[in-house]
Amino acid sequence: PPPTASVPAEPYAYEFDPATTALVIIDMQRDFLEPEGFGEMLGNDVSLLAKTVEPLQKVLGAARDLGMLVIHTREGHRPDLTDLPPSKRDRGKGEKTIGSPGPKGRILVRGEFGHDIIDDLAPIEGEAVLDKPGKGAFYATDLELLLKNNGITHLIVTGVTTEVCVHTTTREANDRGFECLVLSDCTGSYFPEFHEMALKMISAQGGIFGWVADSEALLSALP
Ligand code: C5J
Repeated sequence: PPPTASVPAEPYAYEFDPATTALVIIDMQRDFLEPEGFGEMLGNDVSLLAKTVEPLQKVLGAARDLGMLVIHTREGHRPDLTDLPPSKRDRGKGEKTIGSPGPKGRILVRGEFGHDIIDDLAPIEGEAVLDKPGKGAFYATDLELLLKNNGITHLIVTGVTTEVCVHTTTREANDRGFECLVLSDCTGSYFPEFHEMALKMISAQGGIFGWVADSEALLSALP
């Protein structure tokens, strides 16, 4: 039988085999997490996201030790912005928007410093980095192909922000038949109340989108 781990979780234990499970780290980019990035420009308190970094580093280390598939995503657009819907560009009527120059380069544009992943969680050789134009990691990307080709059936979902890109991706994954565990302390939001409710929405109704546990529960359950 495959080596399975059983994680105490909501709404009940999450069982998985590391060989068929991917760790998905969503949008841990400088633009969302660091002072002077896009997130802060929009008026958000980025320190609310910073607390996810330490637990996520531990989970990433464990996944690497187990040889699990690790996928990092980045939200952003081509330098010519041809993949940026005008609705996304203009929503919020901000002075600065996606593609505008900022202190970390052009906001959420691929190849720019602010668009890249924070140093503390930098991808290493062999880990997939998936650029996505939308909130969900399946939309207009090859994520599903990559997971299928690697025999992945289960996802451990982490990153930011809980109610936006983490939620959209988890919903998309659930509809495609993937069994998702969302880690409560490895996900974060600029709005603590949205974080709490977003997690409840995942595990409610018998796990309508998946499971929720903290990183400690996961790490203690690993083979
Ligand atoms: C947002 C994201 N919040 N990565 N992006 O705009 O959740």
